[in-house]
Amino acid sequence: MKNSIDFQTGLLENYLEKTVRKASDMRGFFQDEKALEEMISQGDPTIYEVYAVPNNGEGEISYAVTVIHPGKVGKEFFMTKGHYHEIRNRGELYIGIRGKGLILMQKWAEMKIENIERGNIVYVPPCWAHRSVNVGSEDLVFLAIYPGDAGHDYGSIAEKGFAKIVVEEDGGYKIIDNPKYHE
Ligand code: S6P
Ligand code: ZN
Repeated sequence: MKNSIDFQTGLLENYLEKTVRKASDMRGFFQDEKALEEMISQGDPTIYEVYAVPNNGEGEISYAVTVIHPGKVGKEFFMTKGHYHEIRNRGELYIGIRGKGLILMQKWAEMKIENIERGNIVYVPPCWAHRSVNVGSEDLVFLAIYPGDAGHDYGSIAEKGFAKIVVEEDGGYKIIDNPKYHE
């Protein structure tokens, strides 16, 4: 199928699947549960959207544009749920399109963090869980390209989270230990 992406806006023309994650879909992922419930009761805003073209199967390649809106739950910046690939041995590429963000990557006790910004190419190696965070004041938009059989495993992240969280401090961001994290 022919397709195109607008590299100014990140708009993907012929996406096949749209996933919307509202505040109410993110229960258990942010630290401040009270702030999240309040946000849900006050209109349940969208935290992020994913526009995907899946090509499922071994040897195939899928791609998707993610738009994470700006905002915070308590002091914690809006972010994706984060996942391992269901088939662990599958890597991925992220290409920043607009906005200012971070990608947290984690494998066992190891953690690495890179910037997602316009033009940045971030390689997520096989077996690393990954979550992106919008630390700016506009939408964070990036393109992800991944193997068609990778799949998503949200379970272990939903249960344990990442070892680090990203919070606002003095108008900027700070990366701190996740008080709820356990190995
Ligand atoms: C897929 C890739 C992205 C994410 C998207 C949303 O492998 O990493 O397209 O699916 O950024 O994040 P999440 O954690 O909710 O799937
Ligand atoms: Zn992924």
